[in-house]
Amino acid sequence: MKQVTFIHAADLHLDSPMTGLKHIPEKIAKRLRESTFRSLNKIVNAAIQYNVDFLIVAGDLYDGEDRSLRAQSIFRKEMKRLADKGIPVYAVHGNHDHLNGTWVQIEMPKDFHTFSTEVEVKQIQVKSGAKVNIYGFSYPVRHVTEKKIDDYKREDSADYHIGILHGHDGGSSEHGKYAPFLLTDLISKNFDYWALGHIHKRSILNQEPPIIYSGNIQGRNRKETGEKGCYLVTLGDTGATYEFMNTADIIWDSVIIDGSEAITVEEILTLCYSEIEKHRVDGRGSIISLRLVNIQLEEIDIVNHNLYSEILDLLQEGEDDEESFVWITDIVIDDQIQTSREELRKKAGFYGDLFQTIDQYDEIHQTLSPLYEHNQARKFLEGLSKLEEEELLQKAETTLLRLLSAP
Ligand SMILES: [Mn+2]
Repeated sequence: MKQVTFIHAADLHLDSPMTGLKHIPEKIAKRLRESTFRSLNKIVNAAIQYNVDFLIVAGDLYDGEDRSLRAQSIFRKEMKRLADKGIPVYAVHGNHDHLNGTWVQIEMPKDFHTFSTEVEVKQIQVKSGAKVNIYGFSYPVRHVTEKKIDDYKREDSADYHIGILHGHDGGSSEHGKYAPFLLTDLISKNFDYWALGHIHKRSILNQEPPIIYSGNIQGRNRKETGEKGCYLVTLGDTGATYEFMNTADIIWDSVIIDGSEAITVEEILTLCYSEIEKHRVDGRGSIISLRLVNIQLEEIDIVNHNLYSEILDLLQEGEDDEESFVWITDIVIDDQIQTSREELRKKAGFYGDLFQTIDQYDEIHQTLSPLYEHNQARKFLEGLSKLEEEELLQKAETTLLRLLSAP
């Protein structure tokens, strides 16, 4: 009877710089830079459309502790749209936008509530007449090592109890800095819903009561794949219902194409194009890393004609002009040569030595130093991540094997 409806979002990371993508057309780069704002805009649209009782934001509203003025003013504009419809907002600050940063403070609409650095409870009476207690705290500094969960105490003055917690599930040392908790801690509080933030991959830790990481609202790099958004939640006499809504403006993904049926370059292209169309969604952009496996082409074609970089050029052509673009960032080839190290080892002892050298190679920095220490080049180069180093070695192996097998 007395129900309450709200949206749970977290990890907005507004104005995230979206670095790490090279050679991307300006139009798509610009769209990426705007994507966190567009996702927030859709969340606010949904809150208004469903006429929810309030919006919860479980931390990391801003990407940086300096909270750019632009991020703040766009955020305020969105919060104002909610205030105009009489929809309040309950937010905590997380490790990214902790309260020890320095920023120019701009005033938020009056129905925008943030939690202080100690766990506190705020009560709201919603349209149905239900009273809801909302509990939470904001990060005073970047790292919160205490188990803040011990400070959440249910106050029996309301019909529903909702906990907001920006923190890490489990006690692993790496994440011990982020208000660690155990699932059993949360369940024992006897709340009706836990709105979690901090982990960017959305996951439902518990069904009844729902304990949910809504994940971030927009993927920021190729590791943050798939749909991103928020949860629309209703609590009622018969329990809770919740539904995920995608609001991300750009989806990151990686796709594997099996080329074993393709004999010609034409056929490979056809496969790629049909995969691209499968990923095209109206009004949304996609950034995809393509992996081709079981390619049967003659190796000579590939080595001599720089084939895959030409294919990539073709696949990218015109995409930056599309509203619903599918941008292929790179093509990785897993051809037969690469997948059969064992076969090659049997063929000649030399291959065994080669693979061992590659596997144990630890001079990558030394090898790249003429480039990275170059007077001019170093100004423009960022260091390589571990993943990029591994990819570089993998590509080197593929190239070597191709050249060795060329007639
Ligand atoms: Mn975050």
